[in-house]
Amino acid sequence: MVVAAPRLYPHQWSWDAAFIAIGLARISVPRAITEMRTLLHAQWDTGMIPHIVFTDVPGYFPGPDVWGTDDAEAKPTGVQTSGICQPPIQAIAAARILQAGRRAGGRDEEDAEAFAIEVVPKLAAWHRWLSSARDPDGRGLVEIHHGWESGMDNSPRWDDAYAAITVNKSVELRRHDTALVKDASERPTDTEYQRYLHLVAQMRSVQYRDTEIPPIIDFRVGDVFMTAILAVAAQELAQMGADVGLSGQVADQLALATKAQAGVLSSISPTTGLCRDFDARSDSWTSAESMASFSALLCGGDSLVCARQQEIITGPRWAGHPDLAYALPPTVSPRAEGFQPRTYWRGPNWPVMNWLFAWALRRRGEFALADLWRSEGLTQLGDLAFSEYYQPFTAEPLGSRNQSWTAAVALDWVAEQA
Ligand code: 2M8
Repeated sequence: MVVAAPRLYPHQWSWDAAFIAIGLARISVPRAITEMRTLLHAQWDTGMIPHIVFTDVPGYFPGPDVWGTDDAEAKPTGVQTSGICQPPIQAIAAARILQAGRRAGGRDEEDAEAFAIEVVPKLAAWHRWLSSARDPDGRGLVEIHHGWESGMDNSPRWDDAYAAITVNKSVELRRHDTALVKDASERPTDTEYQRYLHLVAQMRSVQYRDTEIPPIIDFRVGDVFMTAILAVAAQELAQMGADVGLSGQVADQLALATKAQAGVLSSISPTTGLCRDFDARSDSWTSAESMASFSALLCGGDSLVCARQQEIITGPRWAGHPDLAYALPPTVSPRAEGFQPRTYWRGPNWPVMNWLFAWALRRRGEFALADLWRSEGLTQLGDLAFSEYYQPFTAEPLGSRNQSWTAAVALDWVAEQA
C-alpha cells in the first residue's frame, strides 16, 4: 500500500487510496490492484469501507487507541481501522484499473479481470450501505456523522453544524500535524479538533453501530458532494459489473445512482442555482459556498442546472477570478466571506479536486473545460512539490509535500495528455 503522505499521514486513507490506484494504474496494474486490495481487506461487514487503514507507523493523531474500533462487531479482525468513512471513489478506480489492464493486455489484463470479478460484490455492498444505513430519513442524500467523512474536513460547509456542538469534556490533544506543517494556519485549530474528537467519542460509545449513531450524534448532515460521487460511482460499477458478466450483482446500482442524483438535484437553491448540504439536526439547508456547491457538475442529471453551475464556476467569483495564479477553482470562492487562502479546505486549491471535476466533466462530454483544468493543473504541478494544496493567488505549495494523491493525479494527467 501507499501511505497518503510520507510523514503527515503515514497510513492508508480510503479515498486517497482510490485516487492513488487511478495514478498507479497508468504505470503498474499490479500495484494499483494491491492498493485497492489492501483497502478492501479492511471493509467492515456492514459494507462500510473505513476512512483509515492503519499501518504500525507511529506519529499520527488520532490513532487506533482513540478510535477503539476493536469493540465494533462489524470491523474485520487482524486490521486496525478508524470507524467512519469517506467519499466512494473506489468503483471509479476499479473501473480505471480494468480499463488499464485491458489496454495493456496479457498478464495485466488477466489480473485486472480477476480483480474486477473479486471487487464488484464488495463495492456493490459499499454503495448499498451508503444508500441505506446512511440515509436513515430517506432524503436521498448520504448522511455523514463527522466532517472527516466528507474529506473536506474543516470546510465552511460544516461551520454551522460544528458551531452547535458543545464539548463538555475536553480531550487531550496529541497532535503531530501542527509540528509537521510549520505554519499552523494551514491546519485546523485545536477548537476544531476538540469537536472532531468529541464526535469520535460519541460513535465509540455505541461501538459504531449504524442504527445507534443517529439518535446520539451531534453531527448529522446530508453531504451533497459525497452523494454526487456515489451517483457516478454506482453508474461506473453498474457498467463494470455488466462488463465482467456480473450483472446480477449490480442489478440495484443504477437505481441507487438515480436516487443519489435526485438527492443532489433536490438540494439546488432556487436563488443561486447551487447545491447545498442538509443539516438534519437543525432541519435546514446550509448556505456555505464551496466546491461542493457544484456537485451537479459531477453527476449531471439536469442540463440547465449544469450549464448554470459551469458558468458560475468558470466566472470571476471562482476559477475566472482575475488574481488567481491558475484558472482553477479554489475550495472556497475568493469573494466569499471567510475565504482563507492558506487554510486547508477553506480556500486553497486542491489538485485532487481539480482532477475529480475534470474527470467528471470529460465523462459528461465537457471536453474544453476538462482540457483546460488538466493543462492548468499540470502546469501547477510542474513545481514538483506534489503538495497537498496550493495558495490560489501565489501558487505557494502548502500542507504536506509529496502527497501521494497529488502525485497520482499528475501521473494520470501526464498519461492522458500523451
Ligand atoms: C485530511 O484528513 C485527515 C483526517 O481524515 C487529517 O487531516 O488528519 C483530509 O484532507 C482528507 O480528505 C484526506 O483523505 C486525508 C489524507 O490525505 O487528510
